[in-house]
Amino acid sequence: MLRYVTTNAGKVREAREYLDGVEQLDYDYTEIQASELGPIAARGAREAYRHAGEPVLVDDAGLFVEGFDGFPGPYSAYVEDTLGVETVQRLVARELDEPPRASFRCVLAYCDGAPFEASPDPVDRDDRSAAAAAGEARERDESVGDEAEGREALPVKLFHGTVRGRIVEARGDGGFGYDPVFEHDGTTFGEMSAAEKNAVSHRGRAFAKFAEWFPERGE
Ligand code: ITT
Repeated sequence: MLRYVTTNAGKVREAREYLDGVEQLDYDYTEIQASELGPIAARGAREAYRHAGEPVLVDDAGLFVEGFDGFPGPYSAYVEDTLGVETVQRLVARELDEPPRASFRCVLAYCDGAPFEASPDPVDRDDRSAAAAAGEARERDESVGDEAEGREALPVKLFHGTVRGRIVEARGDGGFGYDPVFEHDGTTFGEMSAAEKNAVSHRGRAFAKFAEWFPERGE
């Protein structure tokens, strides 16, 4: 059975529209340090698959503020926990032209231990070479990577979704995380229902691709 690996109940609410009855696996996989979400999600999917022994889907997401060179990006959870969403909004508003542009990005990483046929979606076969290609040092991961343990890296299939918008003063109490300060087409994600957000969001776009592909995997 497919397990959706996250500690975030807000993500689970949104995923249910695409994965009817999917089981959440509340597993806190190691989030490596990288400037892109893909290697983080791929590494997490390998670890979660080894932990669960069943097909897993890891969801790594973040808010990328254009005028801040993509900050907080992969560090969005840390920044939310330390500064808080409204401080981020005030900081952005003070430092950048109003209203500052930003995007939400989501990467879904699927791993079931088996290889994939060639397809347009990216497949991460070796997270260390992917990171090297992105020009990153990955020393921190070497002690826990597949290769370090003498195993072949498990293939991981990636599904990406992005939505552009602007950072605004908080409105609405729906959603989670940065939703109240992210405005898309005049409405913040905090003012949207889960279905309205899914129709335009980074996660909804990544899930739409995954939900189209996944049934073929079982055939
Ligand atoms: P898991 O890693 O266990 O899935 P998490 O909340 O830490 O839970 P991420 O690392 O992907 O998940 O999240 C990065 C941050 O971005 C975190 O602060 C989230 O609240 C925020 N975030 C992710 N998706 C979001 C969304 O759709 N709307 C608002 N904030 C979001």
